[in-house]
Amino acid sequence: MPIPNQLPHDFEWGFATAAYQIEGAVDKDGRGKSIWDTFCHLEPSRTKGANGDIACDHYNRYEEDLDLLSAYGAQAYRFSISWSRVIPLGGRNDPVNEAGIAFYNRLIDSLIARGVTPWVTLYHWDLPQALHDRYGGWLNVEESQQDFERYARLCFERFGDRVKNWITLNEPWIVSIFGYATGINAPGRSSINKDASEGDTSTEPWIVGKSLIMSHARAVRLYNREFRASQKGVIGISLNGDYYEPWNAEDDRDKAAAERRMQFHIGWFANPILLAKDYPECMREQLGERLPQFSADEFSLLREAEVDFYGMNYYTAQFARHRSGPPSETDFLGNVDELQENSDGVSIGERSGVHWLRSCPDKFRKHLTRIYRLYQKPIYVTENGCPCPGEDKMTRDEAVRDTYRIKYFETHLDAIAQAINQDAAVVKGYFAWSLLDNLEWSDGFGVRFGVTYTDYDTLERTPKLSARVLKQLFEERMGRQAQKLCQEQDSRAYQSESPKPRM
Ligand code: PNW
Repeated sequence: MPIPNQLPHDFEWGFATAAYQIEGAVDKDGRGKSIWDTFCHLEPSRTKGANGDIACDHYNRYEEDLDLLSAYGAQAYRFSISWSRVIPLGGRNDPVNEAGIAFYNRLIDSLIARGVTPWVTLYHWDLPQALHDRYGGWLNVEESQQDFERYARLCFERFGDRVKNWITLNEPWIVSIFGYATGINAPGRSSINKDASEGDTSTEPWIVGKSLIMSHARAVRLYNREFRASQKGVIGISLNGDYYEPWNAEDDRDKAAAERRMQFHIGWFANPILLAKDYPECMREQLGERLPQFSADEFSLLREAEVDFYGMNYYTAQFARHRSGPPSETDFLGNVDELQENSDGVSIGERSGVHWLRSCPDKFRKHLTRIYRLYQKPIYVTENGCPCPGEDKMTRDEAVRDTYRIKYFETHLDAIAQAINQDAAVVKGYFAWSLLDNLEWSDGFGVRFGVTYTDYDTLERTPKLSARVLKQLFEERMGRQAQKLCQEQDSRAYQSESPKPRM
């Protein structure tokens, strides 16, 4: 009898981070500036006074952080490469910074020596500032994709002998919308945000979205053509997106609103990238000429850029309510209101330590099932996690007893098991966000997502209870029994696996 919350014996799990949120050392060893360096130093501050100049000082303390990974029993580690650390000016004819390459080589080698599988994100929001200055960065569809392809080539060439798991982009929706529609993330462009002096919310996010889609596709096509056969790795993309329920479950207009909202969130990128199809119809209908077209050549590039997996970043769910009037020119949600309570006043889930996130594991199961049904690719959950209520105000000793986070992890793992065992979704791995408390972008250092407490004065790290419990949860759910069974069936494959470090 399969245990209902059982996960597959070969399920892969670990923790995730991103370069600008943890590395610090922004001036060290020849690194160039990214748009986040610039954004975090604007006056008045748009990041609560915080910046990544030091962050967790991971650049200097990475060995200590990998010791944590080993202690936590992680099999895999997802991190991102800072583009401007390896190509300070970013462009295809700009010089490579060997000191930056050497840092990632040390990191990768140290992971492998510990038996931890590296998962590398090429782009986690930190565009080289020089490209933004040179031609508008992501606003320039033709230039940006060529520079991204060269950056991807450099990474495949230098790291691909040891890195077998690639993620091109992290959350292109957030890059486009937060960076160019609301302006709350770098480069902070917007025509609806009083802090922004430049930008056009009605057009720029849609142009940026196309740049990201084409850049992703060029990196994947390159991998498929020139590296896949020899390096034998896999490549995909991480898309964010909440699950939406209708605000009034009886109202067909709200049902349509929930579906439309998910198309604006995920279909925007998933249609071209996973289906090699045009943007969702509801987006064409609403955005008209403002949504760029794909040429026949671009469609053939998209078809050639087939990915191996769908990287899912999932945190929460919301209710969608239809709007009766026509959408405004600056709308990017699909003409819906987003709410955390439905028409009966029922909350979508339990509050966390950040306003936008309520814990909704039942919606996670629906989300996994829906995404698998629509896009038919194995899913890796590349981010999932939360801050505990009140955690921003806690002392270290209070913060390490993170029972809310433990429950969040436990219930979300249950949801994955249900999606696999009961809904036949294919989910192959899980990365908790995050290994460490770190720079939470425009929210600064107050919002803590880590399974490790970071003291930002001393930079001392202290494991929270959730780090230990997560390991136990995976041990139970990937069960010794299941492992034994598999061993009997396929002893050769098991013997070739290196032993995992244990806490
Ligand atoms: C993700 N939202 O961003 C990012 O990939 C991480 O770098 C980040 O630290 C993590 O989630 C936690 O926030 C998001 O408002 C930021 O819905 C905001 C939202 C979603 C994802």
